[in-house]
Amino acid sequence: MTNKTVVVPDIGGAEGAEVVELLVSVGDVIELEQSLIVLESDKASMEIPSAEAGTVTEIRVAVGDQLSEGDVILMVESPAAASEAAAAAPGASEDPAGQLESETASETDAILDSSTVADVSASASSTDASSADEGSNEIEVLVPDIGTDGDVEVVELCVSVGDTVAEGDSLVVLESDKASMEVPSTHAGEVLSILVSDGSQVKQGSPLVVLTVAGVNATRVTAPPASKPASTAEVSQAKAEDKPAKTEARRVEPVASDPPPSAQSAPAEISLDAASIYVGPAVRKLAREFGVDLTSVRGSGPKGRIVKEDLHTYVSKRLAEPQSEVNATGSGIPLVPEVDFSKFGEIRREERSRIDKVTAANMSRSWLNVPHVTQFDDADITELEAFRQSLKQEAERRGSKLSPVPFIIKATAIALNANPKLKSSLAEGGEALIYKSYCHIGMAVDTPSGLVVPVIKDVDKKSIWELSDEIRELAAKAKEKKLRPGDMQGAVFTVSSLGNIGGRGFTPIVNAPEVAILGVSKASTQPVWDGEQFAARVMLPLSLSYDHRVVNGGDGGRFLTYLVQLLADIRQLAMH
Ligand code: CAO
Repeated sequence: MTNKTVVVPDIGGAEGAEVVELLVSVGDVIELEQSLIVLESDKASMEIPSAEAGTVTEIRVAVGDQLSEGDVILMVESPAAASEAAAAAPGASEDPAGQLESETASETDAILDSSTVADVSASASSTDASSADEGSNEIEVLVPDIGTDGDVEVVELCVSVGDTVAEGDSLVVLESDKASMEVPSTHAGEVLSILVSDGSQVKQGSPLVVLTVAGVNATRVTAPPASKPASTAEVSQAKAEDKPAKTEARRVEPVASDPPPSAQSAPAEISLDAASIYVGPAVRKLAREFGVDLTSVRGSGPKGRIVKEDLHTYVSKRLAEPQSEVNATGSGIPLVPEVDFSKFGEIRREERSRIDKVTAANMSRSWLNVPHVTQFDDADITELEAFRQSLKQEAERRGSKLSPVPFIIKATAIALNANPKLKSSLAEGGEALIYKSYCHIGMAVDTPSGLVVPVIKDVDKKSIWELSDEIRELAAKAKEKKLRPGDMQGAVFTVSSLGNIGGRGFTPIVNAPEVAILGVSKASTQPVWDGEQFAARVMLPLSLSYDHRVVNGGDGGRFLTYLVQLLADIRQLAMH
């Protein structure tokens, strides 16, 4: 047995790529090329394959670590035979017993210099990426060095015969089980013929496309020079920079081999939902094999990434569902037809932010899955407002500002703890309810790039001042795009306050898997009959939407009535 280190290979120059997923554990027996971790740079995500086979004895990285080429990922104990084989394989690095403890950066460099190149990254290609017949201006574009000798699949054709392409434009998208990559055109020209189709298996050197190129008589046109390897990661990065929207849409090709007619007739609809998907190539490939539409799968990985287990859970759930429920969840819903608005006048097209698209997908999912009911009531916040005004000076002294929102959120937490069903979630396809003892509340924040929902943790344990500061801090972070994934997770309930904007009422959409949401509209002074006369009272319109599979009218009514009472008599807030 020999101990081996496995290090981060050439990842296309990405520095400090973040570990977003660990795919193996200590004790796992791994094969050569098996994916070990998923790294994400600001441009691309990639699965890092093992350059060693054997048993994982130690994992040296954790989710969230920032890694660069040469950093040690893990240790593998290999049987002697396997290690010999591995020594000949790319990325192999000897680490005889005892040497590990004294490993230095220079040793790691030496290891890297000698042999470490993993298959996510191709070294400089000496193979031609295109060729031309002598005297001809037809160029055949070949598959460049893609970092693997094996076959990869053509998953998308980006051009059609007759298209004019610029140098660097994507011609096709290839996908192995480790990465997906766009193959750029080596020349500017016109597409004369396409030699592959969706699903074709190709390898390095396979012809892809014939281009007619003006003024080219070269016999051979070589691939990018050694200083700029055509690595998978680089290809993805370059394209992500050039065409972010296209790259996102490309991530999300239709997963079913035989998509439903409605999907076929409305590709734009598919790519809109698809753009929100965050998933690695291996899982995407598996999804395609299962015929799973990834837009329906909830990601449990970091930043909502869909991991293999999510796919397994989804498939087993769907298999367990009666057929009628499958239909009821939305497949077969006719899509809104696309309209060419330019027929009617001048238009301007603007790509939506990622947040906007994720919100759109989440809203559709909630709207289609959750039977909504909305109840309305008005809270008399005359005393609360007088109290709040009386605290203005103190707020200034504290360098703070007190809006009605912290009072509303605090009162909501108390009302939720008294009505725990409103902060529960459905489990096992409706077989059980999960009750939560904690009380983390999401707060919708309107930002220039879209709606985000940071979460205030343990609201029931915090004072109004603490909540006020935290709300302001989270709202500022949201607006500056500084929220971390952890800041947006774990809510049991959401409050959406449009009080500073206006409006008399609205019906918010439940943020599933939560089961209820409170909409807060603008308070105004109203004449209210007190039994003897009309009195001027400050009334706050509230709307409570809930999932009627979990919360019935009685539950909703009791919660809202209690909330209104708490807001009307703020002395009660002090008692909790
Ligand atoms: N009625 C009347 N006035 C209200 C109010 C209400 N319900 N709520 C807040 N206000 C007033 C405050 O009194 C304050 O005015 P003064 O300074 O004169 O006292 C002002 O609005 C404060 O507004 P704010 O935005 O600075 O702070 P906030 O605490 O009220 O709200 C936040 C914070 C993050 C909830 C808010 O900024 C926000 O983003 N709201 C939009 C949320 C949203 O988009 N929801 C829709 C989701 S569904 O599409």
